[in-house]
Amino acid sequence: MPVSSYVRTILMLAAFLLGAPVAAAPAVEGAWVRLPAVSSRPAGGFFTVKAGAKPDALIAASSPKAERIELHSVVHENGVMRMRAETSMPVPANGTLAFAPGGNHLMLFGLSSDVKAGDRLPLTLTFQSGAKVATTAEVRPVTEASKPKEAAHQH
Ligand SMILES: [Cu+2]
Repeated sequence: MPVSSYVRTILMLAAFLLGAPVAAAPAVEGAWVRLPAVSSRPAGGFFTVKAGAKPDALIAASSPKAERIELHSVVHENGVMRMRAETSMPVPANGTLAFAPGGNHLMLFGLSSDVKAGDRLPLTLTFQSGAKVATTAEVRPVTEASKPKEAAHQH
């Protein structure tokens, strides 16, 4: 095999190896956790999932700093907003799944008592495809949701 085509084969292989995980695993951006007003209550978790070329679904979340994390959506029943625990939340191919105040959110139960505003909380999101995406969530005080900056994110 001529050297030039040998090099080209290596480069193509490298591009495939480097590119494949990026295309397959969803990306998680802008993760943050809102501390509860009362420390015994669960905290809320928010982020945006950006899907790869294939559809996927978020099926679980975990953190070494929380005993248990549930995936919640918000549904309107007879004019009343209710939270509902979900076991699978679809992420369309090349689309996004948003977790934001007033809508989808993580509920973090049994948050470690040493977690405080300004911390970076390790968070792992598990997808139906088998992908596990690790991120860190910025811990913010409960008042954060009422700031205009956050309200603007809810469009
Ligand atoms: Cu909830």
